[in-house]
Amino acid sequence: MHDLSPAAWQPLLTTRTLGRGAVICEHTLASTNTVLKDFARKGTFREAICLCEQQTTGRGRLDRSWSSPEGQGVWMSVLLQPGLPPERLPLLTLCAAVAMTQALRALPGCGARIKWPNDVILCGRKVCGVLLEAGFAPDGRQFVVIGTGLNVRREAYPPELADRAIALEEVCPPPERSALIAAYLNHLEEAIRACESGYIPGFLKTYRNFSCTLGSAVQVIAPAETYAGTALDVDDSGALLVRAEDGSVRRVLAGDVSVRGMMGYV
Ligand code: BT5
Repeated sequence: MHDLSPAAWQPLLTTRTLGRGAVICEHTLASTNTVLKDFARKGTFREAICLCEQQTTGRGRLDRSWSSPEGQGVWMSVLLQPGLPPERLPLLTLCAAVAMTQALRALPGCGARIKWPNDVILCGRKVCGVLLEAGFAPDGRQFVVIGTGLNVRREAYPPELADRAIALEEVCPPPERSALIAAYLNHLEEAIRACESGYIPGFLKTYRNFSCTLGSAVQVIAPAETYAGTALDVDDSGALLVRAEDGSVRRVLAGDVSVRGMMGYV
């Protein structure tokens, strides 16, 4: 049995609903996020999971590309209808990062951390990225697609990214991908339910514990300007609060900015 197939990971789920409905599992897709967005826009599914062995045009944020070669990682997206107001949707990126971090921290020697907003970091390098996209179904309801790219094998990323990317197998013997998928979905449902049912402060406490951004000197690269400051906190919609060098505290939203550590990638 193929370790991406739902027959391998659905028996490991402890979720109430997440991962128990429609699943699209293919060998090759352009982008699992694009597949689910297309289905959601047509009204075909309200909730679904999509995963594949390789993506031909895996996407990152801001039109960047995501390397996703055959058999080297978990390239997966989750479609759902969020029970959060639109201004809180960025929290879902944090939910995915927390869920993946929790799934990885259960493995020996895997002290995963989160670089705000969407990078899961191992040994100072990126092991997983999250791409959150939102839209409207034909019935007018909002949907979100939460994509995650997890590097499992060394060839998941090209050599030119070796200074900032890492794969799980460089840190520990990776478990079957089915176990990683189930652990992630189990934690993801828990994180989303916490946020949807008003436990955002508790969720943010967990996020802060895993963050390697908070308290650090950062550079914020926004379309209109680049500035330096100190990352202070995240607020209850998932925005990063940065004290700029002029003393003002600025609210940074994930959509169109990059945040770099002053001492390197993290
Ligand atoms: C992200 O964007 O980190 C979001 C990545 C989301 C990928 C998943 S895979 C399943 C789903 N379907 C999709 O089409 N996408 C999602 P961003 O923060 O913009 O980071 C992109 C940058 O990370 C690139 O410009 C590269 O520098 C670097 N990168 C590309 N591939 C990588 C990899 N496999 N590992 C680590 N870094 C990578």
